[in-house]
Order: sequence, then C-alpha cells, then structure tokens
Amino acid sequence: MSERIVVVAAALLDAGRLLAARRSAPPDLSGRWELPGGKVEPGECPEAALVRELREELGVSAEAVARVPGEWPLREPYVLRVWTARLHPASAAPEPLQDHDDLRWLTRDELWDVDWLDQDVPAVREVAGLLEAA
Ligand code: DCM
Repeated sequence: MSERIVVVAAALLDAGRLLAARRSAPPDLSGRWELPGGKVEPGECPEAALVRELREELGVSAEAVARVPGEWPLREPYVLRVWTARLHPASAAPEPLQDHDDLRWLTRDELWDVDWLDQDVPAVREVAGLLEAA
C-alpha cells in the first residue's frame, strides 16, 4: 500500500478577501496561482505545517482556523488538504519570499481572475462563499 504524503494549503482570509500566490517554480507550475502551502514533514501535525509554510513562504504570522472539507489528489504520492487561516494582528503583510513571484488579495468578484492550479480549483470553490461580493 502506498503512503500518502499530505500537502497542506491555506485559504488565508483577511477583510473578506482570499490570498492567491503565483508560483515561480517548477516550470510546469510557474505562472499558475495557488493557495500557499507545502508538504507536511514527518511527525508534524498539518496545522503546524501550515503555520510553518506561511512563515517561510510569505513571512507572516498566521494560524489555521478550520479544515475545508475535501481532499484532492496531486501527483503520486501527494494529496492536498486545505484549511482556512487568518493572520495574527501583529503579523507583517505577506510578501513572496520563496516559491512565488506575485500575490493578490481577491474579493469574491475577482476570484476567477487568476489562473488557479487545476488541483486548487475545487478548494477555491469551497471557500468562495466566505468572501465578500464587493
Ligand atoms: N501544491 C498544489 N497546490 C497547492 C500547494 C502545493 O498543487 N496549493 C503542489 C505543488 C507541489 C507540491 O504540492 O507539487 C508541493 O508543494 P511545494 O513545492 O510548495 O512544497
């Protein structure tokens, strides 16, 4: 039986907007937009992995809020699980420090203006209802 490795990603919400991050690597994913995150390390709980990845990739202090229902297959052996997340009040603003070259805060009206990774689309659809229409 093959072991699945969980990739966690954050639907980081602030003021009714969702953070989208444009990947700068690898070549087959670069230019596409994703919910920021990464692989859970052995022995690490997924929420802790999410907090770590957001700090490393975006320089923010954040916390996981709630699991977005569902699990989406990535390239073997990875599966994608998503949590909503929020910034701590004293957090720095997100910056694309590694893996990304652009960030956007999207309202519900702007949600589909970016070219999401195919595998992130169902999760983005799930969080759409949490965003403001304006
Ligand atoms: N990944 C994804 N969607 C996300 C985050 C990551 O499909 N929202 C994929 C891209 C990589 C793998 O998971 O193949 C590991 O991500 P990373 O390279 O960011 O650690």
